[in-house]
Amino acid sequence: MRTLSSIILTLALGLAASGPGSARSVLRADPPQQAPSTAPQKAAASDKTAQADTITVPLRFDRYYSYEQVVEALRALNAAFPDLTKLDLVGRSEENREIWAMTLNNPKTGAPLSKPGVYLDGNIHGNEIQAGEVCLYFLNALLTGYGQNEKLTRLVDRNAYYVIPVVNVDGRYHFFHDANDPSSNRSLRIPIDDDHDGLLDEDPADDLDGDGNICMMRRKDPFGQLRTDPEEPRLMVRVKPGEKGEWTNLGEEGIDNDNDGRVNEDGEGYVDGNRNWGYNWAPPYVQSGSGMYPFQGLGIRAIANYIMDRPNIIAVYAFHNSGGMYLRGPSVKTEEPMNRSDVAVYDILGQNAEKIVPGYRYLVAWKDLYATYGDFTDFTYNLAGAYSFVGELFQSETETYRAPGAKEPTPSEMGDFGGSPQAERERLKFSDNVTQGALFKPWKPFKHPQFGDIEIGGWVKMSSRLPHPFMLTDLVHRNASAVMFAASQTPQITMDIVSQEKAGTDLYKIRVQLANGGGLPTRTFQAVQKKNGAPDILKASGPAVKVVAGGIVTDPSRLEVSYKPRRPEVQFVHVPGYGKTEFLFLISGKGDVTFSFASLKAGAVERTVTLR
Ligand SMILES: [Ca+2]
Ligand SMILES: [Ca+2]
Ligand SMILES: [Ca+2]
Ligand SMILES: [Ca+2]
Ligand SMILES: [Zn+2]
Repeated sequence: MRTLSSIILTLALGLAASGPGSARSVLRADPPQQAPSTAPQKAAASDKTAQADTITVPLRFDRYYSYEQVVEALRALNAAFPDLTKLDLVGRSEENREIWAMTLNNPKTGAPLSKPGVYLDGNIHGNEIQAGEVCLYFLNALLTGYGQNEKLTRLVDRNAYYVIPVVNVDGRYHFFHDANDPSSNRSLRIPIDDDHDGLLDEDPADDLDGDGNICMMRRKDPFGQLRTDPEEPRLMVRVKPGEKGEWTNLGEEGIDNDNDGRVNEDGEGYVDGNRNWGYNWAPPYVQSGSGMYPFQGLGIRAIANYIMDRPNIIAVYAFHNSGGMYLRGPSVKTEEPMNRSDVAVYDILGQNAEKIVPGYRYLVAWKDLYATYGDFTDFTYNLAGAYSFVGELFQSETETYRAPGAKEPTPSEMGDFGGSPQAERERLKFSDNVTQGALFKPWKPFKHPQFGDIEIGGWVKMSSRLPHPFMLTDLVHRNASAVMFAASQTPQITMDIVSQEKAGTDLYKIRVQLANGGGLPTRTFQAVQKKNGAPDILKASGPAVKVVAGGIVTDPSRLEVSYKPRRPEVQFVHVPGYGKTEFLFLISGKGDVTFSFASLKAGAVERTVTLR
């Protein structure tokens, strides 16, 4: 919250001019945003765009949906496909906004918990909005394709899908409604005193020119470290030794709200929703943004419960933006490397994602990127037993304006922000000629209360980490397809009675085989190794039978069996991807015997044979 004096100062300076984008300072001074009610029209009441167009199915993906519009879009899908979808209120955020999940399941092929579960979410970082569109696109594609496209129909029929398009609902709300830069509003709305002055969030960036963007400030300065780029007057380049300076970069747009001599030193949060999970969590003095304790975020805690209540979830995709990557754990360097058999499974999914989304790389989080504690996908892999990926959407280097045959900038020249001068010039020409100038604000003079005559300009909020809407359809389609590939690999167990022979008076030898038609095992290899979660079982039973012996067939050609010494009627099972597992039972008695396979993540299958 801002202090009263800083609000008055802001108003007195005339900085909170009217206009849609001037709201940052003023909005922050308001009492906490009233929670949207369950009525969608009421939730959308504060959003003019939502009122202007009604959301219809099939959803459009040449646009971005505000938080309110995401809720509307989910309701529209639910209304259009009431038999295949269900909306669940997962929980509420710090500002009391609703976090919605959609379950997509065909009840004709079974209840959700009887099938493998595929979970996807997005926008745990409030600014990373296209992650929400990937989730909506995934739902829209499966639902509108059901009964139309054979593959989509099969995907709907074989799994249950749990989709939370927006995790950080407050962040998405504020990203649309307040002035922002492309990276702000990541945080959960938990105030943190970043500069340790006893005041919380008292000096955020300020939208001085009221255009809805937090851009950059610069001041003429002959001793500055920057000068105008000789090739592109809107950009600046570093001065070389001996060269005369021209500009000083004053940082992000804003004033010193609390008069402590520093500008914009304590903005909203910072608590990072993706550092607040309970697995391998570390306190803020180890890693900033982790929150005071694990699961401090109300939405984070609610989603943890939501996931643990659905033990059928075997694949998890969490979407972020910037970089073009599919990341698997571990997120921190662990003493033990990841289980090798699980790595092989991850490799199948990751390497296919690389082919489905050109330019994206399949990487290991801590090793290839950086270490994070309290990471979501570490939680879902290690505690929920699900193969888990972070999908980092969008590569700003796809914003090209390049002559045929011209040299491409090298990866090191193409930073997300402040790449090489050449890459920046190219992105600016892309903005000029492919988006009609939408991505960059030309520098304009401004009278700053502390800095005097300055200029404000630079990349706008809806740039740098977000594709222009004309490129959004390609992004959401390809990345949703990467999830669909994983969804087509969930375990699919079939049971065969390989043979039944009489082995004596009222004694029968029965071989039962379980085959997995999917690329994912029935549980992660790590869950089996660590005994995390209930094991898959195969049970033999019947009203007039006794299981005398039973065990797993270790060598089918020589019929070698590893007999289970106690309770032979219940066998522990793990069927690898595209693998087979065989069991042998010695059963005495007469009549019917039923073999039932039950797995948390791979459903249940049953076969009955009559002893003869
Ligand atoms: Ca402070
Ligand atoms: Ca803060
Ligand atoms: Ca300050
Ligand atoms: Ca400020
Ligand atoms: Zn992120």
